[in-house]
Amino acid sequence: MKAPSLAKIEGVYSVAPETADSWRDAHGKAPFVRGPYEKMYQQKPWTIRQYAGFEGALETNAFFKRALSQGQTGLSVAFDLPTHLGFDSDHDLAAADVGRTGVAIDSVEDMAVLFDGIDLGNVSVSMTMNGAVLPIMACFIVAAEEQGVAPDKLSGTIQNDILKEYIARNTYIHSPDFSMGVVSDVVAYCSAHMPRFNSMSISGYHFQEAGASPELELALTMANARAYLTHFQQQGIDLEFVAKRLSFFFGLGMSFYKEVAKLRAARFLWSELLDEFSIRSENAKRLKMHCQTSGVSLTESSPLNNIVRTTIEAMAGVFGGTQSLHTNSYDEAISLPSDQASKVALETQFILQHETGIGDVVDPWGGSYMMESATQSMIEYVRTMQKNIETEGGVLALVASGQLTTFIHRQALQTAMDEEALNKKIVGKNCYQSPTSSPQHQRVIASDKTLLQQSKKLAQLKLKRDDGAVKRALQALQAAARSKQNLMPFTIDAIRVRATVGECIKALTDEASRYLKPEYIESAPFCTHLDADIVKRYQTLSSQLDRPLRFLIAKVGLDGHDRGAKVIVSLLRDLGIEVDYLPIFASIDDIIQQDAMCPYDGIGLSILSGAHIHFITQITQKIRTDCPIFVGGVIPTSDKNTLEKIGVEVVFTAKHSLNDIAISLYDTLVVATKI
Ligand code: 3CP
Repeated sequence: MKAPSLAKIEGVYSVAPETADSWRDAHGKAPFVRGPYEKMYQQKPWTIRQYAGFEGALETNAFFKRALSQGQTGLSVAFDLPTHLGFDSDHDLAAADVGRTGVAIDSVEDMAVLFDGIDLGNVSVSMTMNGAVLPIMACFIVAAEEQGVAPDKLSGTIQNDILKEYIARNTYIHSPDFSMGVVSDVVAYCSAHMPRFNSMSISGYHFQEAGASPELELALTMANARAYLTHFQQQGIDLEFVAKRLSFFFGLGMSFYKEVAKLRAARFLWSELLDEFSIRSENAKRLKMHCQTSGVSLTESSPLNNIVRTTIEAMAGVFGGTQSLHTNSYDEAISLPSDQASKVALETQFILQHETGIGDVVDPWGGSYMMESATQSMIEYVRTMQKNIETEGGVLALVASGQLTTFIHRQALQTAMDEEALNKKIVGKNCYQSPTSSPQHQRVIASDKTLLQQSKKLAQLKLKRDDGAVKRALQALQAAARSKQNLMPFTIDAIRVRATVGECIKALTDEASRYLKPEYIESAPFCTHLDADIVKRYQTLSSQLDRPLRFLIAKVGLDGHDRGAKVIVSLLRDLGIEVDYLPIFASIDDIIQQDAMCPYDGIGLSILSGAHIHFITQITQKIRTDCPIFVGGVIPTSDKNTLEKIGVEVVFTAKHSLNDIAISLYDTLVVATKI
């Protein structure tokens, strides 16, 4: 399948804007190009909703309370990877990742601590949860109930968008088929019992982070939205009612005009889509969105420059009319946000809201020929992509075959090549470089301590609870899955009697097993962008060995951010190296076994979760001593030396160009192969 191109002549969008007259339309009226509400921020400023979570519920609760007291207006929970994948903290596969990239939630007891002292009837809470959505929603509902807040009083959003997990984010558990049933169970339950709660946040953000352009991000998001509506209709769900509580989530990258146009076009397309489904409710047609500034646009070098990037991206969100916004912290290319960087990110939004007057004008770009034309270009791109997707069998077929993932991967490869060839300039990364100045304060996650605490709490929970009641509730949940009933009430029953998140997911995976999606990695002509000399040296080395070089690339642990790892696989293949790529969620033992079958010339591990020291310590203890180990990912400078002492040959981070990587690998391989 081919992507259409965004019609453009020398930087000026050339599509005659049908929407050009829309600037004369009243704001807050279908098709909502100019914004979902008449007075927009004049009536209510956007919600400042910073995504956060780390270590245990107690630590994250303290962070939330601080943020609210500083003026943040909504909460957004980041869960750790074991919780996303439905493993309790004391599960073998969870050990490295507990509390690292989010908060560890094993049971309703943790959820109660997370919101202790926070009135759930008053503060709206967004939860980024997809794979383990059933037990996490159940924990939230039961924790609120025990706080005295009934489900119908709860406001907030559950992400509950599984399609984008298969396409880009990788925290899915079951097969797409089973998971679509779970999505509709949550949607149906929320619409019946939680009228103030948004039952989905249909997400494009992760597509852009994985490599998609803003227009591809929008096209895939709208294609998924259509697939969900079709699915709900087939399930007999009343679309008129549920569509009001389907919200959206977009990324904000550095293509300023395109980002504003994307948000305007999104509202038009959603309104048009609901017309197609004969939905009459104006409120449902009003697309409401959360936006987050881009993580991949942040550079490791000169990190304070990231404040400028984030501000510009945030402004695109505000000009585009977002309802809720997260601004990234300047140190995120290096580590999880420090307190200092989180504070700057939060206060960036205060400055925008209180000092600039940026929200005083509704849709300030409306009527600009360029912006109306860019909006129209986006709309047409999405319509063409939708036709292409349908011709190829529809979203569900393309998700199952991995083709949509490949589509994004191709754009990621192109971006990597454009940056290498300086067609795309990134200040401090491929031009205007200066010596890296690390941020002064980096957040250190006490993962081992959190693991111990969580394990202790789980043991105590299991001592206190009524095991018989737990067993019966889990059996009922499993039976409901077998007979295809709505699983939400059964999960709530199980959580109420203190079944854990992991136990609920285990009951379901015994019925619908864990799933691993197919992976394809495209080739790309990287060598044309590298120094000719280095390409030649690889060829010579291979001829001297009289065999191709062999490499293993793997992601270890539960971290599914695979954009960088896949780019490296394509790069090495183009250099003539035979590369094996292990499916995500590999263990160190998987890697050792793979190497034992036919030893590699080098092994590269990609780790973005912060668990690098844990995994590298394990692999260097178990692997043969003459195997060079390379690491890539989000690695704080202070950990680089530690990794090299443990035995890593080279640590690669976002600041390395592909040419740097090719040269460093070559130098090590020459020594390792004893040529
Ligand atoms: C708002 N309201 C208004 C106006 N503005 N009424 C009149 N005029 C206005 N100008 C009303 C709304 O209709 C609504 O009322 C109420 O005020 C609240 O406003 P809202 O716009 O619904 O705002 P909010 O509650 O903040 O909800 C925003 C959306 C929600 C709808 C976008 O889905 C949301 O908060 N999403 C956040 C998702 C999120 O945080 N995701 C994090 C992803 P009613 O209640 O009566 O309707 S983080 C992922 C990071 C990457 C990763 O995955 O790893």
